[in-house]
Amino acid sequence: MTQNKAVLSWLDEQIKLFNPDKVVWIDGSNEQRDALREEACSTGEIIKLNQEKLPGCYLHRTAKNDVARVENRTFICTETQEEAGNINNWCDPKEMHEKLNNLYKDCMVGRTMYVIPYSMCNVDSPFAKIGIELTDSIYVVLNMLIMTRVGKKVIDALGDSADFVKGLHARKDIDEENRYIVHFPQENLICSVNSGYGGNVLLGKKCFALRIASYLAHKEGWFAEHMLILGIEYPNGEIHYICAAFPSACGKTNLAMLIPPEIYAKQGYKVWCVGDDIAWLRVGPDGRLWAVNPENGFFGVAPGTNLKSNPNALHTTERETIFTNVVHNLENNTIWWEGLDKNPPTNAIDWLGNKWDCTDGSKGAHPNSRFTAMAVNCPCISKEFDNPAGVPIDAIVFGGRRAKTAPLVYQSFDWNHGVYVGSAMASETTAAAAGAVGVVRRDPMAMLPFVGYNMGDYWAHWIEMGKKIPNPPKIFNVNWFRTNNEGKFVWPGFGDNLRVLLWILGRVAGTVDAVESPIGFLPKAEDINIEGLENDGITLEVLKDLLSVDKDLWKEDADGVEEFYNKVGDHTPAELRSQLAAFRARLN
Ligand code: GTP
Ligand code: SPV
Ligand code: MN
Repeated sequence: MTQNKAVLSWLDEQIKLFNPDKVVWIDGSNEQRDALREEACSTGEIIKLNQEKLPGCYLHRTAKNDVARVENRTFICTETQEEAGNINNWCDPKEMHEKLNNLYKDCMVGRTMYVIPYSMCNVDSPFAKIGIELTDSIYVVLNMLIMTRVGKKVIDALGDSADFVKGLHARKDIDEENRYIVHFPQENLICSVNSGYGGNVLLGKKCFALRIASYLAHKEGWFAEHMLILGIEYPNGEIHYICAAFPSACGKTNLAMLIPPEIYAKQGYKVWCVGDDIAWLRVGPDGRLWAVNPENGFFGVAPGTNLKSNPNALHTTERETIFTNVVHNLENNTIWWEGLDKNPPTNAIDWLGNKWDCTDGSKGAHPNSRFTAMAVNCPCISKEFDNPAGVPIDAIVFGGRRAKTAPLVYQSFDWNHGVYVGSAMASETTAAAAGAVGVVRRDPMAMLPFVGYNMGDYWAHWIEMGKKIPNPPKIFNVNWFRTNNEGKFVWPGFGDNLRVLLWILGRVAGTVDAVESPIGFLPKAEDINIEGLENDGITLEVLKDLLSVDKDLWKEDADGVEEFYNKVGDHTPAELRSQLAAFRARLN
């Protein structure tokens, strides 16, 4: 497939280490994909679903100890610990290489090793970066064919260059005790072993497009962020683009594909999805920040996705989709998950592979069950999705799951204050990562588990970039997750979040006023349109409450921020320390 010496000599080395029976290059053709699907069906690795109802769709179940990212087994192995910082797990690269080499030794005996050349972004884009993943999992190959651009055209684009990210993945024994997700940013290398779950093994995604890419972005003067990208089309045809960073399972896919509420739809408002998880951003020739989605598909949370919450996502999954850890409906060989509809199948297999009794209170789908679907099959995919230049960004929105504290929306005073707001983000943990769910933790820029270097340097990079963007986007914060005394979400969310996004764009355009508060600019309640929300319990009073700022809660929050800054240590930029001090002064 290639004469590239750097690629071939690296491959030779890995083949000696892994000792596979067979080596297969993935060329990106449908013929090869179809043959691999057949093979994976024959071994039970995937199950072919009803091809009339769900053409090209398959079901996969992971091991039950392997259902989410494992942050405590994820490492950044830079030369010095200081480069990785106090937030990342670090290990001396030599020591880690030795450990991994022992685990990898002969791990593919009796197996086939697949070589996946892939590009993050359209290969023709100046943003594009190439990776090669070696894996012994057909499931990984089939997912990578959806999530990235794969095959011959990538190898051609690489040519003789040695500039590619090396990825090693071996399923081995799916042994939790010896599971490692390791990044060597200075060697352009990612190593994954003993997992078969998405974010741990689809190495183009979090490992490359966030951890390695954020390291490169810091060196090269751009951003790699855990952000969706969407376009809002006004009735006059103008489209404005927004990036939003929310932690895992906090609503990026849903916001990126939102359906405008009736009152907006009938006026001609439309929303277009450019990306649902990752954005790479660069300063354009016009002095604005431009964003691309480096991915080619969506690895979305299944539970809660339904015709009302996210019809676009649901329609995207109607063809050429891999479902992971959802319910298998044996009645018609289709799938189901909690929150799809009110009719759980009675003849079904749960995500563990057992006969499922939907009346016994157990969950049929894992809370972090996912669909892998092609971006081009999304009904609201933006016509700019594949544009090598990306789209210009008007606003950056941060947000998380906060039962109290954060109001529905507010605007930062300026860029540096916006960086403070991002650095101060906190959110309740979700099922997207192994560990407790619902615990509030600091999650700066939704990047806590994804910054591939020192968190303090990452913040400093944000501050520095502010000086290099002549026309920077405005920075906002949102919270769709405030709860009432019964623990119910107050704001209806989903499509109705457009009402908040339109306030944000109004601020950018300078057409709407705001009220200054200690935390930033708040909307006047009258300026967020709540027409049609009577049945959702949203009155002007309730909205005012959603926009309220409780100074005592924010004082506590400031303490939490300081504690986190101290944990990050002396790389925390002075600008952020002074932002925090100024915030405290405003609260008093
Ligand atoms: P990752 O793929 O893990 O990065 O997650 P994500 O940020 O794309 O989250 P996603 O859109 O998949 O949403 C995760 C969960 O949040 C789902 O269960 C949704 O139903 C729920 N959710 C999304 N948007 C809203 C909202 O506006 N309000 C409420 N209450 N829930 C929401
Ligand atoms: C996330 O956890 O933020 C995801 C899913 O988008 S994973 O690919 O597993 O990281
Ligand atoms: Mn994500």
